[in-house]
Amino acid sequence: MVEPTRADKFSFGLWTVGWQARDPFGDPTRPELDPVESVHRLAELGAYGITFHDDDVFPLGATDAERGRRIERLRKALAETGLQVPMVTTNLFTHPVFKDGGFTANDRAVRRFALRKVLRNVELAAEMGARTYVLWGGREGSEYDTAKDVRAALDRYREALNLLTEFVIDRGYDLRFAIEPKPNEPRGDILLPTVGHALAFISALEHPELVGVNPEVGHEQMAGLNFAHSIAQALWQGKLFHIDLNGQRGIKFDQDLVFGHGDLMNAFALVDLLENGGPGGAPAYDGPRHFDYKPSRTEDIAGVWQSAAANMRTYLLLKQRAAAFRADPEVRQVLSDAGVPDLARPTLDPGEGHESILADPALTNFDADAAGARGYGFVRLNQLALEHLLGAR
Ligand code: 3MF
Ligand code: MG
Ligand code: MG
Ligand code: MG
Repeated sequence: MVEPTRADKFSFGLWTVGWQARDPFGDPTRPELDPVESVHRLAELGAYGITFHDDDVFPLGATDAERGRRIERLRKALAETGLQVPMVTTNLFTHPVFKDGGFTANDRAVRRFALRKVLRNVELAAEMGARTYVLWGGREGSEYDTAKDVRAALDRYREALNLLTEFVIDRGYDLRFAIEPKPNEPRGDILLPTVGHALAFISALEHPELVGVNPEVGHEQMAGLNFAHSIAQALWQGKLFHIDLNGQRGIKFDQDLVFGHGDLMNAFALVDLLENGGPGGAPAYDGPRHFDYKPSRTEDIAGVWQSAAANMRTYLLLKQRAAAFRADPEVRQVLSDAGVPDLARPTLDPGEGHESILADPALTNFDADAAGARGYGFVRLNQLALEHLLGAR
């Protein structure tokens, strides 16, 4: 079945379908979209949830009354459709006040303003029942190495995260934070540019257990990295709190294509990992399958909804193909010939240590040339994956 249902846990940012396609070289090509309409259309298409930045729902500087009125309209649409809000986030990038960053702006008053903007929206997130709060620091960074003291910026970043985790603890909110790494765009160089940088940063926080990552397909690929590897390490460290699915074709500007419209083989590996990579072939991730894409600038409003549906359909097709790959007896044989399952076996026997490795006579006589002559058959394995992906098996 490639008809999305709510059990598939597909969610979309309001800013994705709502993107009016303004880019650095051109004016918007589509009219503004009412978030209420987006909620209804996404519900009809089979999504289970929506996510938003504060500014997607009410403008910066809105009075409390205006803010409340806009939130009520959204709440009503959610109640009518039964859609959930699994994740909320903050816009710390559009207004000129954030041109040098939010948490790490050189201007201390701007940093304090950013903190308050996030704290207020965390309150709203908790009220809306969100379980994850994403932090994408797109303006935290620099164009010029002389303009930013990176170690001081990381101190301020940590100070902000420590305040936020203290806030959810003090308020008793059931909410965790997820940092979204990105190497560049809009800043020349963004702090915490990759999943690896973010994981290392989290280990320096006061409450690392409350902070994970929200990796985006295209962001890792903009850094030339293998997204499925980044996700595997995030899972290995228990830090995959949320995910942004989309498509990217190589090292260039952030394309935000439909999921699968970039590196399709890597998308197949990713879905296989998320859906079949857990113990005994169970899913390795049970959070929202969240799409952070942009309907291309060439599309009209019909194209917006076609592209939204395409994300979910592609995911389900890949899930189907990955299940067929895992169930194929020939694949199992080739995986075994390739030694893939053998990597799960610890390298040392129980009770062994460095002295037993040094003393092992089998290692003294180990035939490295014979072991080096082994063919692993990885290409055959990958061709099988490709044939399943193409529906040829
Ligand atoms: C930019 C992004 C962001 C984040 C969003 C959620 C505007 O490249 O990916 O989208 O995903 O801010 O935190
Ligand atoms: Mg992005
Ligand atoms: Mg992107
Ligand atoms: Mg994103």
